[in-house]
Amino acid sequence: MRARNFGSTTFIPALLTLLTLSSCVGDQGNLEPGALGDAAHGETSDASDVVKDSRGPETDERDGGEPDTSPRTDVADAPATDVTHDDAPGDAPVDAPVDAPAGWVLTWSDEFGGADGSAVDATKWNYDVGAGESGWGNNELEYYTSGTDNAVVRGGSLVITATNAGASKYKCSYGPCKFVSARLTTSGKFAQKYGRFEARMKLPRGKGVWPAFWMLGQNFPATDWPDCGEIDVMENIGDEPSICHGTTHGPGPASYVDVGLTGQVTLPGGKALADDFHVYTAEWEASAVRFYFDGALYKTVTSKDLPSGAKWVWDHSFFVLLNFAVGGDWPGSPDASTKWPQTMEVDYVRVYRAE
Ligand SMILES: [Ca+2]
Repeated sequence: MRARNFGSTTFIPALLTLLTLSSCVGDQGNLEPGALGDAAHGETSDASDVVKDSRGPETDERDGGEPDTSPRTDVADAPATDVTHDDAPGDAPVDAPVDAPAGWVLTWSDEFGGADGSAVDATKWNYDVGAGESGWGNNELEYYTSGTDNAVVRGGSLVITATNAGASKYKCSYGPCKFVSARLTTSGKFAQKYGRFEARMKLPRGKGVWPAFWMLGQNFPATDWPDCGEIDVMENIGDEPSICHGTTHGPGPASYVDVGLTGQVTLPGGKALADDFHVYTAEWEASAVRFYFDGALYKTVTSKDLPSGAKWVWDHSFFVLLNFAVGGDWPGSPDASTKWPQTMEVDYVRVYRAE
């Protein structure tokens, strides 16, 4: 999500997003044909999981070109040994028993299996409320609410809804707010150093949307950004409906701080990330962070990738954030083509440690 301020004084210049966009052009790490789905739990970060050029026709061959749209609501009856049943692309949330991928031990999760209409588990999640200083550091347009107005458990998922309806009763820096949405964090309730952080999500669509699944050092905000460190497991903007970005941010030279170390993956076949659920994963260890999409590795960040003067700060506990931003420096403002409300659906968040 890049720098957030949580009410602190963090301010990130608009230049950040421009640099980030340009940096991604030559930083492709796209999916090997057939790697999706079958390669779930692809924790073996084999270089063969990555192809260098997504523009070739072979990238349209995922699952033979057909999305997995089979219903997922009956997986609770599946054999316990089937550990891949609930983390493939698909069109429905699941609440299957959690079978840890080989080599990993589950340490924290939320399956969002509560009653329809209920709030998130308060023992696990906090609400970040308000418009944030400078629109959460990015000139975002939304006001984040608490309670169930914009974040509710429904159908086995956390559903974060962003909409324009009712937003004007809140005050934003630019005047009456134009949008309401929600932002949840585990700060102070759960944080972990290293491991596998994973969420299965169905993203919103339309110009100006900016959903994110990300992490910040638990030392934030006492230690300000970027020194606290940031791992963006998934970011997407509406202008790029098929592209997931994975990024680390930390301290160093100005241009590096703005951009981070980032990779992207493009869903083949012109499909949008809003069409189906997909699994977004980061695996993190002492000197590396690996980003996966539907189990396929698309970007690895290591300490060797740091520019001169940069510091490796991914060496302490991080907490988890889920939010649905609207507008801001990177995605730009919604326009008349954006349909409201939009939803970011989170089937689950699961965190593991290495065995
Ligand atoms: Ca679920």
